[in-house]
Amino acid sequence: MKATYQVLSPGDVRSCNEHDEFASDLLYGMSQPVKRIPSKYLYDETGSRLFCRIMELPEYYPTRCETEILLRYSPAIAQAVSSPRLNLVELGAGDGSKTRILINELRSQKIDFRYVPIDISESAVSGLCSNLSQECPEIAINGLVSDYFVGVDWLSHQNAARNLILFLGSNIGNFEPAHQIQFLSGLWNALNHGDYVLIGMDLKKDAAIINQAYNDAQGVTAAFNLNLLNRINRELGGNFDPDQFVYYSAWDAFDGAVKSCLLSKKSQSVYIDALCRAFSFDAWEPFHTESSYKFTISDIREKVRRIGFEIIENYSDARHYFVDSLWQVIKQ
Ligand code: AVI
Repeated sequence: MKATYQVLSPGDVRSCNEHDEFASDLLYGMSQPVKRIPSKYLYDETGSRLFCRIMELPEYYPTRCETEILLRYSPAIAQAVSSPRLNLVELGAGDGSKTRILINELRSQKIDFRYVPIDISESAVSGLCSNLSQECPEIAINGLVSDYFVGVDWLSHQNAARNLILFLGSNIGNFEPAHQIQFLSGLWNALNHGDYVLIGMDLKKDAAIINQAYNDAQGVTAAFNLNLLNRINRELGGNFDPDQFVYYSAWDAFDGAVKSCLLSKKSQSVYIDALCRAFSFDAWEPFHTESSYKFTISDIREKVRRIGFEIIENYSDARHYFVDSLWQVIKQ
């Protein structure tokens, strides 16, 4: 008998893996004492569009604070990291608007650099590279589609250029504390002695200001969270009725984080095709969607000391709402 076989293209394999990961993360989260889902799943196409709207909201201060910091301190940052050759490495390709401020400063200080956005999403990296290369055709851009640490590790073995890693927007705050340490240790390990990290962190402040930022009057943040249910329905064959859930978010001063969730308005059961399972929700049971940790300068010092970075400078906005902290990797 003639053997038959099938060849799968890497594209098929990748999309199959992504789908499996979403399903197993959901199963794991739904099986926890408090039902939860990793916040990275908030960012499908609609979620990413809604997040862009959040960044423009009057209540959501972090983006404006970080822009203020970069506009004011880019000259000082560029001077602090100046070296004959620099890789400006951005983890998590956003729209690059804040990074452009730093890029313009590096150019005006005539620093020889290349811009390296790293993201697991090919479309995010290629979109950013093509926009930026149209706007600034003279800068060298090398997008990397990869896991952050694999990309950074590969890069730090390529040549003698110094690396400046950007992890802006307080994205670190969406990791649980143990994962924050794991992430920063992984980064330290992948970098060379003398490399730099510029990390954005939202600072602890008046609870009312924080609560408003996550409970905007137009309801964009609510829509951003509820969209998760549509994504589960579409990609995993769920039958969530988003009208039967309500967004709830509050600052938890004991844990130092905003905890966001969807509350089930009634006792109900939801079926997920991809998991071949139903899950029941009690009335007013929370489905945790995101934690947004906030920091103090001493929290930051403590983390940095434990891992092996040295703080070069903490750059803050006029109201001290947010900090871009510049660290250097120290290896003996
Ligand atoms: C991306 N991240 C830092 C945002 C935050 O503030 O936690 C995501 C967000 N969630 C609701 N509003 C903004």
